[in-house]
Order: sequence, then structure tokens, then C-alpha cells
Amino acid sequence: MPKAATRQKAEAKPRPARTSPNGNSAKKASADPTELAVETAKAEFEQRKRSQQAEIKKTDKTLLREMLYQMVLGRIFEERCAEVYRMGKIGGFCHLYIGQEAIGVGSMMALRESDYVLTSYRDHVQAMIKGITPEGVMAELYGKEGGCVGGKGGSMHMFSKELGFFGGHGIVGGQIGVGTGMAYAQKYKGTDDVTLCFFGEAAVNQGIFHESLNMAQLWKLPCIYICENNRYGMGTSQARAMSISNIAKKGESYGMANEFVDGMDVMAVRGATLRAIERARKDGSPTLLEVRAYRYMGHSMSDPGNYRTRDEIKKHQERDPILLFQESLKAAKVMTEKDFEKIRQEAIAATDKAIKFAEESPFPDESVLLTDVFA
Ligand SMILES: Cc1ncc(C[n+]2csc(CCOP(=O)(O)OP(=O)(O)O)c2C)c(N)n1
Ligand SMILES: [Mg+2]
Repeated sequence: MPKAATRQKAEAKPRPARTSPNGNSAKKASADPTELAVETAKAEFEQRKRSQQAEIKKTDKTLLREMLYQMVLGRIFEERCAEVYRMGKIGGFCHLYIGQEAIGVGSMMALRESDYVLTSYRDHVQAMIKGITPEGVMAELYGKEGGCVGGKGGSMHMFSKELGFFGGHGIVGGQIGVGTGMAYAQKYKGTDDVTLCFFGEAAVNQGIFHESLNMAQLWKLPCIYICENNRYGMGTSQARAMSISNIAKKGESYGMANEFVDGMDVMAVRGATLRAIERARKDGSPTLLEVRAYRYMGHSMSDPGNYRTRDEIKKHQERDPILLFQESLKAAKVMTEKDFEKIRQEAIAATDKAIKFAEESPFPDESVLLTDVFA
């Protein structure tokens, strides 16, 4: 079902390994002790299938169906985003989440409505999980009036104050400081709500990550920091840019609870997030989760992808999070192929409806050009 790979325009030709001043190189990257064994991806798939089944048996069936629906919707919606982008319907940047759906769904569907979420520019799927309609997201991508922020934000700035979705941030790591502040507000107001703050592994090298974690632990702020480690920051692999690649362990520098999670396994993400939420609601304790997945598509729609091979992408797709979840649901006798097809058709219909809405929505009127603009 996931077709993204076949459309990937990545060049098969890898660049020669470059050595950075700290001695990291592409060769060293594969010797990285925290590297997931992609060579044994199929075996891992089978093993995950067994552990997922155990978790599935403990989880409400309606919720499981909704989790699968959101993952499939995210995938199909973004495959169509790529199509309409290539047709010139969407302007500017467009960063797709394909391959990482288990992270957004596994973590956010463990939240309650009043909790907050912030993320980076790779935000379409998280926006929909938090309740922004596919129409609102697609029209925003089109820069149309019916978009969730009136067509003025575009791909990178989905937002809904009412739904507790506070962006969509373009500055790498910028949302980590804002998310820490949102968690401060939740605590200050005496709620037991939590903030989920997503960011990529490249953001961990920014000062804001370290300043925020220090403060959050010191003040016990109910922020759950979710590092979506998709292995690359634009065209730079983690191993070429980070001296210590075990991101979860970096939480220990601040005495913060931390966990390493397989981001291809939606039930594992859910489990780790539920544990973090419990800590946060109890006394505000923050958590750092490093959730390891893989970005199937380019960094953005304009990425030629000449820093990795097609083969590398294919290996990761052997552990595809949607296929894995479906296989587990089937093995646990919770859902059948017929149910999967029904979900697929629902997601296609929702995406078609969103595109029709975006096409028909007008562009914002010139009179609102300077409203909602802060400088
Ligand atoms: C402060 C800052 N520096 C550089 C950039 C340019 N930039 C945009 S995305 C990106 C890579 C970020 O990678 P990562 O945090 O791993 O997130 P991913 O794109 O993989 O989801 C960079 C360097 C930026 N937007 N902001
Ligand atoms: Mg990354």
C-alpha cells in the first residue's frame, strides 16, 4: 500500500564519504552502536509483530481502529500532497512525514483534548491528529482562505489555539523553547495537562534544547520532549553532526527521565508516551523520548536526495509502520483485510474531499494582507 518509495526521486548514486573535523564519516556512521540493524529489518518486523499483538490485546478496539485510520490518512493525504505539489498547486516549502506516522499517532492518541502539541515544519499529520480537518490542512497548503490559518501560514505553520495545536515552527528547535513555556503555563495555572513537543534529531544540537531541558527538570514542567530521530537533518546524517548519538541518554545530563523507542512501532510509542504522561500529570515531571524512525521522502519536496541510496530507503521500508500495525492487528484477530480496505477507502475519500475544498476555496482577500502579521 505505501507507494511513497516508488515515487522517491532519490539518486541511487551516493556521494563519496566526507570526513568532518570530529572524525565522523559515512563509514563510521554504520559502526554507530545505536544504529538500528536495518540489515535484519525483516526479522525485526516479525519480532515487533509479536510484541505489538500483546499490546493490542490490552487496548480498546475502537481506539485501535482510529489509530490505524489516522496513520493511513496521514500517508494517503501526504502522497496526494506530493502529487499536487508537483502540479504547482502548493507553493513554498513542503516537508512530508511519510514513514514517521507511528510517532505522531502513537504519542498524540495517548493525550486528552486539553493537552498541548507543538512541532516543527513537518506538521501536516500532527495537525490532523490534533483535530484540524484535512480540509483545513489542505487549504492551508494551497494558501487559500479556508486554510486553518486563513492561507497565511502554509505548509510549515499549521496552528489552532482552540484545539491546542501551537504550530508548525520553521526555526529548527524554536518550538522547544515555546513548548517549555506552554508547559510552564499549564503548571502555573494549576492544571494537570501536558505538552508534547516534537522536534528532529538535528534540533538536539541547538542550545535551546539544552537550556529548555535544564529548566524543565529544575522546575518540573510537564513537557514531554519527543525527538523524532529520522536519521537526517536535511542531507546530513546524524553521525556526521552529533558527537554522542544516543539522544535519549542526553536527558541524564539534566536528571530527566528518558526512553529510547522504536518509532516504527506505534504501540511502543504509545506505551512510552503513556508512561511519560503519567509522570507529568502526577507532579509535572518532564520526559525525553528519542523515537527512532526513518524519513522515506526527501527533506522537503525540493530535495534531490543524493546523500543516500534507494537501497537504504528500501531496507527501512521493510519495517513500514503501517504494514507492521496491520499485520499485528490481523494476527491478533482484531481486524481483517476487508477492514483495512474500508479504512483505506475512507482515507482516500477524506483526502479527495480536502483537495476539492482547497481547490474551491478562494485566495485570501487583499484587505487581510496585513492582519495577523507581527514583526
Ligand atoms: C535555526 C535554524 N537553522 C537552520 C535551519 C535550516 N534547516 C531547516 S530544516 C533543517 C534540518 C533539521 O533537521 P531535523 O531537526 O532532524 O528535522 P527533520 O527535518 O529531519 O524532521 C535545517 C538545518 C533552520 N530552519 N533553522
Ligand atoms: Mg531529522
